[in-house]
Amino acid sequence: MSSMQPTTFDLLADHEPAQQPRAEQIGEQSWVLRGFALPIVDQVLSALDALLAAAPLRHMVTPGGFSMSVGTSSCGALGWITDRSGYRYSAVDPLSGRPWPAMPLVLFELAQTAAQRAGFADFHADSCLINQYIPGAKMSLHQDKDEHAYAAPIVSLSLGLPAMFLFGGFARSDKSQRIPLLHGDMVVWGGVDRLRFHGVLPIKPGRHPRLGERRINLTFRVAG
Ligand code: MD3
Ligand code: FE
Repeated sequence: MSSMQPTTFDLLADHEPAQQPRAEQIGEQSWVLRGFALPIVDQVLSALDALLAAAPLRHMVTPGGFSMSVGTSSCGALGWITDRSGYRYSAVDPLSGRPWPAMPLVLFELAQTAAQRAGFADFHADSCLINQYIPGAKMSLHQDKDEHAYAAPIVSLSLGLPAMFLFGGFARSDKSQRIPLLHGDMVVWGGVDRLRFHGVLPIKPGRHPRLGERRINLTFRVAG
């Protein structure tokens, strides 16, 4: 069996806390895992290429009629969509009329392992939202309220250009913490922190050696 490919778990298990800076706690039930995905980033990026070939990024329209600066796609049983009639999850990609591509095992296991590291056992994501930011793109402060399962955390993976993440409170006007998110960083938000306002400042111009002039953020959710 020596020729067997290492699994996601094998690769992440080699990345023990001794080599890895401790999880940084940013909220009562939220943690940043710096560089957590780096040991398997090649597999993640090839999975991502295949996903975006099957379900291309597109600029969705908000219920208010504005085109988002962020390009989005999804994989998994459910994908997050928005149009003039509202925000929701859909089993069908409105662009193709077909189901979203399946969630690659490497992504499912990566999200599960990150959630576990943050103390959330048995995280089974059924949705992964893919957000692409080119320099200048941003995400205004908002709450994620379209998932019904608030008990499950949300897990994110940042790739490419750095971003300044804004982590606010429970009212839009509460002061936000600013948290830099870099290539390979993962964040797990759970429990009470799930309903905190959050956003992303406009991405600064730059070029990432692997991803070029863009940032990609994957968010894993239990949406169904
Ligand atoms: C914190 N995405 O897709 S990371 C989103 O970087 C979103 O693309 C940002 O906000 C991005 O909704 C932020 C993920 C994130 C997702 C949900 C959260 C952070 C969260 C819910 C509660 C608190
Ligand atoms: Fe959000």
